[in-house]
Amino acid sequence: MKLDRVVLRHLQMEMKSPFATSFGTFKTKEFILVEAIDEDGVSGWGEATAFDAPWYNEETVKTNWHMLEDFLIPLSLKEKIQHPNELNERFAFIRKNNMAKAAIEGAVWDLYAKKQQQPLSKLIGGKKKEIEVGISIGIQKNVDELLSLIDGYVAEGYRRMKVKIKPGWDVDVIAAIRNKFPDIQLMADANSAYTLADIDLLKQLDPFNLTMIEQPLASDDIIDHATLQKHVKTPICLDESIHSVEDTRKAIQLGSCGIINIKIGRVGGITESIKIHDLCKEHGIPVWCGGMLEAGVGRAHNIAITTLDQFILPGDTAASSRYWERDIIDPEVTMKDGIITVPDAPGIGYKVNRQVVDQYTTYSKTYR
Ligand code: OSB
Ligand code: MG
Repeated sequence: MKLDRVVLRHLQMEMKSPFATSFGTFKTKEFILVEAIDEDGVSGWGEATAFDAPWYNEETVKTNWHMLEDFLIPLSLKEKIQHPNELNERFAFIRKNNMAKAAIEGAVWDLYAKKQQQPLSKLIGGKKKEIEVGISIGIQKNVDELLSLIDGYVAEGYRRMKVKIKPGWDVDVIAAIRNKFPDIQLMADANSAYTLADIDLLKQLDPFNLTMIEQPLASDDIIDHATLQKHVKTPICLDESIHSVEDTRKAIQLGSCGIINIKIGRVGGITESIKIHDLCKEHGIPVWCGGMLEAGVGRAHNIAITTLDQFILPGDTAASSRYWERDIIDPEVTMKDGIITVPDAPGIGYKVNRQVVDQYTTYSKTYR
């Protein structure tokens, strides 16, 4: 492949309902869509997962744009790309900025799969034709509202409920959910809202048979999580703390977690995600695919990666309609009985609807 040009588009999409975490509330999703076009005129699509503010990690929409414009796009245009894996090496001298790297790498993976006339899932070695999915539910005004939301999502068929927790919205909330739904697969995500001083509180979650507790401690920690895991029975899952296969190796060695959440953006792309997947498989660590409230392009990449066999637990990849009035792809992502059917068209398998993309685009720029 030789890229002819790369188009960056800045999109703004209103969420159907606000999504609240321990670090903030999302109402409008702002993000960059990357289109990589090769000499033959074939397009590949990638979606950057950074938010408008650096509260999940250090990246933002603006830092993504800067990294893409000033470093990653020039590096991608410069020389032929035989295989998308090469970008992982080509970008390696640039520290972090994983979401920016993943966005263009993802576009090149889609482009490559289209040129190979293969679905991206199959090309990366995924065998599943269907994936099991759960849903992530933000912090609500009160417990009754949360319970009625869960009721609805259970009825829709979602296989696992994940609820956000934070100090003051934790043990009692989980107890109320368990009381009303004794058998659902349930987990909690703290987004780093606790410290080791909260060991006794986190221990109180043990009786509720949670599949896991996600990222209870600091976003850059793997040491305290290892200490915590010795004190709590509930498996700890790391999200924010894992940026690479090296982090994964260290976390496994320390015993910092029993489960890992893989987000393609957070770890710098599909190539790195596969490395993490393979290492976890070797060590018997289950993985699942996290979400960043993605629009259709990012969602399609998540579906493809989830077809790898160590993605044992249902992920956060819910249907388009859970987030958007109108997603940017055709068909939109749909879920039935907790299952998303993996598309078998080449590349990401969904068609980007340019008309809809244009409606959400606030500005764009082409690089040659
Ligand atoms: O920690 O997984 C997270 C949303 C925004 C930022 C961080 C997280 C989340 C979610 C939602 O849990 C996942 C999704 O539905 O895309
Ligand atoms: Mg999380």
